Amino acid sequence: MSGPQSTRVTSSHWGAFELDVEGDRIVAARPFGADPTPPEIPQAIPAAVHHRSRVARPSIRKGWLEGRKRGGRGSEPFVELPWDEALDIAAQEIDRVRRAHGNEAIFGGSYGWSSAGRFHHAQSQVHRFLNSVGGYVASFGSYSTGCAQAIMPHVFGHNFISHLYDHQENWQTLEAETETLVMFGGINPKNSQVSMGGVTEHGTKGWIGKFLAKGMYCLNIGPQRGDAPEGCEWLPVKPGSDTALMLALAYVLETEGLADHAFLERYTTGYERFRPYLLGESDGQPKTPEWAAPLCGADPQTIRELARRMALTRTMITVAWSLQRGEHGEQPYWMSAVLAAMLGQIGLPGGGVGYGYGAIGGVGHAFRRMRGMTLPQGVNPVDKVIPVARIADMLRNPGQPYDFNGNREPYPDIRLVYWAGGNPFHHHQDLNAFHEAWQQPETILVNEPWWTPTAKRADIVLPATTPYEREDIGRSPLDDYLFHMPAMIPPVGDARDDYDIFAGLAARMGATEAYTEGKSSTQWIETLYEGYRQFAAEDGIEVPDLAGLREVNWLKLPITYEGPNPSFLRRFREDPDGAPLGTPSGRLEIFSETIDGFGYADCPGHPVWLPPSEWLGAARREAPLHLVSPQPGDKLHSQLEAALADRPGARPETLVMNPGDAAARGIASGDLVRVFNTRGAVRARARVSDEIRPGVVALPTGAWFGDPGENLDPHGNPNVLTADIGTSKLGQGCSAHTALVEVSGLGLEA
Ligand SMILES: Nc1nc2c(c(=O)[nH]1)N[C@H]1C(S)=C(S)[C@@H](COP(=O)(O)OP(=O)(O)OC[C@H]3O[C@@H](n4cnc5c(=O)[nH]c(N)nc54)[C@H](O)[C@@H]3O)O[C@H]1N2
Ligand SMILES: Nc1nc2c(c(=O)[nH]1)N[C@H]1C(S)=C(S)[C@@H](COP(=O)(O)OP(=O)(O)OC[C@H]3O[C@@H](n4cnc5c(=O)[nH]c(N)nc54)[C@H](O)[C@@H]3O)O[C@H]1N2
Ligand SMILES: [Mo]
Repeated sequence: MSGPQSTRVTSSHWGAFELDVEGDRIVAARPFGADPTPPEIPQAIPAAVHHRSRVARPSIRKGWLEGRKRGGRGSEPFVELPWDEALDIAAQEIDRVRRAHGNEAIFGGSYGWSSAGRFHHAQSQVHRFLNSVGGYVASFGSYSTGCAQAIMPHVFGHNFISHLYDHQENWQTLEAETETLVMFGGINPKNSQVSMGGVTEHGTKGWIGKFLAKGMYCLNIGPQRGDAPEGCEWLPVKPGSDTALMLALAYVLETEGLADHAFLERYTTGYERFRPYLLGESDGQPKTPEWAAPLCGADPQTIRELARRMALTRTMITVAWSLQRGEHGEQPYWMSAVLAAMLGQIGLPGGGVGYGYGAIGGVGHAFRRMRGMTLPQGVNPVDKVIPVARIADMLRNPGQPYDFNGNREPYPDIRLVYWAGGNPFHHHQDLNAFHEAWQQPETILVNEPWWTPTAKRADIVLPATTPYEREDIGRSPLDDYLFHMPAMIPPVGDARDDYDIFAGLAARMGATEAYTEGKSSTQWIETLYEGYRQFAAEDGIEVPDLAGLREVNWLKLPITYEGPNPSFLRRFREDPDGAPLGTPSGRLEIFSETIDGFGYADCPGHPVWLPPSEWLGAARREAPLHLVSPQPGDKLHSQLEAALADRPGARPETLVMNPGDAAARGIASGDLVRVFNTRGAVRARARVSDEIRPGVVALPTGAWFGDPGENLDPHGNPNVLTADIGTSKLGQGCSAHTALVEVSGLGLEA
């Protein structure tokens, strides 16, 4: 039956698109006209929104409902209940735990991207709710850049997130000024399809095209050619070896008289502590190109020529976030800053070092910042925060001490976990071990639109709406558009908005006023939007009132600026005494007394080469291949997976391997393979390609982890294979890119 037809634009983390609606169904998604290179990701939305794997009704695990049994998460059936009953049970349980064990027994870190939209942001909602009922154990940093968020403020004295988005050279300046672009881990238009809150005009590919057209030398250093657009040069190096290569580049600069000592003298501190290590005076090993060559796989002459080129031209070094998502990820980040300091171009237009161009869309955009629309989360009375990627350690080791960035604290004793807007059984490492740790808490609550592997492993699952089932506002600080996101269809099944779910719980726990402040969703949206509108007016930008925005659906904001951006590094370069860095010395710290004082063997006082525990230099016969697990091109993490996995031949996921490695194992393109190590095994479909370095295999993230008891994960989630170790005691970030595996053929079985 087809009802009245309508078409509206909405926004998402992967940008804007049009949706066609017939009656209460979304029937088609189409690109947004103003986007020069629209992503294909939205195509999966109609099928995903109406998918059989939507959570239809509130559901409680049978063993938990009947006897509060802990074992059985993920393998037991669920019992569907009416909303009132489910909310009564959930509220009583949260109340019981906070009374019996205190709010520090509740983990509400709830990491995950949820969906775009300024009000219905599940993570903000769960934090606000838990704050209104006494607080929760929170988490620090992100899986994206957790390690960098810890180390980089020691080096540049600046919050890393603000550094990334507000103080890096914009694409226009790079095009005008940069002559050499050295990209560790590449700059991949596939990844910049996505941005927190969305980027509307996807321009990364176009910018790199302009760079190449003007003759800029663009070099992708990393295991995969496809990490940078066609036309870029490729230096295939071993994963986890970048610091050795950077040290050798630094060695050439120092020993060939190419290092900018005037810059080092005026703007940095600690070079004299680092230099003896570089030259081998302190450890007997000069960091020569010959030393680095077998470690990283680049030949010494190539390293020498690259160092000279970098010294003699305006050079921008860029570093993908993936480099710090591996054991000792602090080192390539710190060392890239030291290398840039030795080149002396930090603070000059188009020179220096930048982090995560292409990692997400929006990095490098020349847009003025506007104050935003953020749901206030309230105050958290519990002041316990764990590094985000240490969740399994926390669940396994209550009361045990752990190190983090100079602090040593015991892990809290978690009895209840509340997750909304994330999929830890997609994003966390070593999923089989995580599944075991996840059995520890007494109760796990999850709000989710779909039966994800995390929802399946919860005790209480409350069905949440998707953005197409509720009204919201779309606005990202890294974009120059503003969207009204209309409710296009009624909630699917019995789904409710996260806000209404938490309002229902808050009411039962006597926290209605604290959580809702007496407002409905619509009133909150009006309040947040009016606040934004006022800020905009103060900044001289007129935007319509909410009724007007509803009418126009979207508009482009006049916030583009011309020329280089006013970064703290530019001010520092102009006036190092008047605008010092926020470090203890006021300068860029090549040696950090603070870090040295922590006494960490895995992150000493200046950057060093520390081989990871798993990499090609430590390959074993049982696990000879290095697994990298990049972001998927066809979706955001595990979102929309329900629909994508239905496409013929789409699962198991594709594993890219080099022709030599494939031939040695009798594997051809299209073959089903088993990828395995001591942590687990997954099925995958091989794609043989010479665009990946020998010895390296790549399996993207995002396939839904299978059910417990499946020895061979059927869909191909790489986190079955990755190591769950912190990057170091300093950053304790996610080490997803540190993993060795073996691959064997499963033949041509379908
Ligand atoms: N091996 C490996 N692992 C990695 C990485 C890697 O490079 N390699 N990268 C890591 C990184 S950087 C990240 S950011 C993480 C990403 O990991 P996550 O952010 O956990 O991944 P998502 O799939 O985006 O999870 C969001 C979840 O929120 C749900 N959701 C969407 N909208 C709503 C809503 O309105 N309400 C509610 N309640 N739920 C909603 C979605 O259905 C989905 O299940 O993965 C990390 N894991
Ligand atoms: N389409 C799409 N885009 C996304 C996302 C998504 O899910 N889908 N997720 C977004 C998120 S949350 C994030 S955090 C960013 C992540 O952005 P990044 O961290 O920059 O991206 P990745 O895809 O994890 O890794 C990029 C490449 O790094 C290379 N690499 C891995 N290890 C090493 C190493 O040790 N050295 C070198 N030189 N290279 C290495 C791999 O070949 C890999 O393809 O992507 C964002 N963009
Ligand atoms: Mo991320």
